[in-house]
Amino acid sequence: MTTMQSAVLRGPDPITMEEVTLHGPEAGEVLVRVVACGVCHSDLHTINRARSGALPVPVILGHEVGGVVEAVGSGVTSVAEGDHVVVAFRPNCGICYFCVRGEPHLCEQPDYPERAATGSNPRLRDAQGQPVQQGIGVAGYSQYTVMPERGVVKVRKDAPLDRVCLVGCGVTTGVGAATRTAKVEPGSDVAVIGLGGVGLNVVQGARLAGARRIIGVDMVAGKAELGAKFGMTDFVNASEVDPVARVQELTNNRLDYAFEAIGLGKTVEQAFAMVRRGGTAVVVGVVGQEVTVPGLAFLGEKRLVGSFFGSAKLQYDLPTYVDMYMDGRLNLDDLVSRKRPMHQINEAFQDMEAGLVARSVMEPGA
Ligand code: CND
Ligand code: ZN
Repeated sequence: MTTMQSAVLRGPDPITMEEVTLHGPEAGEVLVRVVACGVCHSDLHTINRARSGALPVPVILGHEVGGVVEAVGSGVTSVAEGDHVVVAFRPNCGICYFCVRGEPHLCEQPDYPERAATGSNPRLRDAQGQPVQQGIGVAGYSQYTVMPERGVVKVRKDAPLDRVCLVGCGVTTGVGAATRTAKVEPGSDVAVIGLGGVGLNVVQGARLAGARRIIGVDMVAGKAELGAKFGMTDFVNASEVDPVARVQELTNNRLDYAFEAIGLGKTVEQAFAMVRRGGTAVVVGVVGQEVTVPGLAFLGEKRLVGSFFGSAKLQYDLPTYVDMYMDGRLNLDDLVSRKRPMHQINEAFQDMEAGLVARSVMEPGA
């Protein structure tokens, strides 16, 4: 049992720091000391759902964790005390239908860590002994977290955890959407709608895949300079022009791939509209609403596909992305716009809503 300070959401009010106890690690589990945790828009979606009563509270969010193994439960073999790890918010079991098909990101294993909040011995309890939800399976806005062994991936010790924590979601989601889900081909033309922490990684995934033109679309003018650092070749400001018409004009209506990295029905429709006949629109954003597309477009063999967690093969991809960062082939430095101590979590979400940051990184030890 670990007693710690955590950022707890209880409803419509701002998140507050509270004393929380953490149970474990039990057999097959790993206790991780959180060194850094990135702030992803999926947390903001979850907060908005929890605030509207659609999700149970109290809950601790945060799912982009870099940390150090503090202790392991019996049977754990892939990591040991003192190892540096990136947490994967979606562990995979390795033996279900999807895992053995080679699609571990679609794993249907029942041991998803969120179950721990509802079990007879919840992993997290507040100072009154009441259960606290482990939001998005990690609860990283905290000093410690407990994950199943398959939800932690060992990374090299010389990699800075305040950067490589982002591999736990945004980097893997974005780069993998381009390279694994869409399999962008060399020489193709790509548009990315939404240049936040996820979209910027789609941009650099497209660059790694050898795309010719990489057009970024956002409503914040400052994203023009930022996107260029990740390989973006053109910028379209959607607050000034119609992004569909502008992207089609730039590509002579030959856009091969469009990625939606915001989470709005409207921008999914834009992504589908802007690709050429036979082109592919990839939905990376978490879209909580209906999407309407013209049915006749399917006769032009347009494709509309989803992408989850970059179609990642976690135990292979995460250390690979860390190596690529250390070799200067992935840009993580320009993703970290701001580091903050954990108690400033509400301010970090305000920065995200205002489009001021690529990523904020929270540090519980600061
Ligand atoms: P973040 O808020 O950092 O970025 C969103 C960007 O979109 C910002 O730069 C905004 O300015 C921009 N934007 C907003 N509205 C528009 C618009 N109408 N037109 C153009 N640009 C706009 O978000 P993030 O990068 O952290 O996350 C993006 C989405 O990805 C979000 O929905 C998140 O939940 C989702 C996601 C999906 C997955 C997955 O596995 N599929 C994993 N993690 C996050
Ligand atoms: Zn995320």
